[in-house]
Amino acid sequence: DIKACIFDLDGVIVDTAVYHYKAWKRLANELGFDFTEEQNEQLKGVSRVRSLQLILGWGGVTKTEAEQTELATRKNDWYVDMINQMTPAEILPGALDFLEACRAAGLKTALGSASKNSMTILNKVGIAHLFDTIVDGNHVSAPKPDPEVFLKGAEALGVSPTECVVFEDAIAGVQAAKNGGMKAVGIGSPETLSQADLVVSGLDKMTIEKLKEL
Ligand code: G16
Ligand code: MG
Repeated sequence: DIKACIFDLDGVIVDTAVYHYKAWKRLANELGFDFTEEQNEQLKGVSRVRSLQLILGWGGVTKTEAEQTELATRKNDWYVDMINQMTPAEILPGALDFLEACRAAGLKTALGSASKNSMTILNKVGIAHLFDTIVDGNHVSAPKPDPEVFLKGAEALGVSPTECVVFEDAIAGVQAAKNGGMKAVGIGSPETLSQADLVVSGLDKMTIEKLKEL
């Protein structure tokens, strides 16, 4: 029986990818190069440090660890300025309704995100109270596809992994759910997220009935 739903943040609840992209692009431009929107796809669900390393690689730029820390902080400062302007209007279609439906159905809810800024975002869009527990980049050491972030969520909720459904837009996130022995609902295209148990285009296409059929 399904007892809990664990939600990724970027790409599932809100589209913060556009802000990450703007901030990373600004940083790359300051370093004298650019990267494409297609390359940006590879940064979704990926941690801040790993994203920076990928971008520096695309630009053929080498930086010391201290320089990398400074660059990541610079990008994050711009990113935080943008997410501080977020409003409830930026919640993705169906996300609020589905979160409320889960809770009304007696299911537990958790956030499982790679972001260290998840609390700021949830507070800005006004939905922090809809999560029983929040596990994010501040609490985990192993990045997705390691299941750590979702296993910690299940543990905090007091449910077993097999009783959890994870909602994810990134391939590595779907893999993390499967690696943790959980059900995975992919948010996006079935071709990309073929390892998911079910793929929908957004939470507006998700229902409690579909959840129970998993
Ligand atoms: C999100 C984004 C990634 C970002 C990561 C870390 O993941 O998709 O692009 O690099 O968080 O974010 P921050 O720099 O705020 O710590 P998720 O797991 O919410 O999809
Ligand atoms: Mg995501």
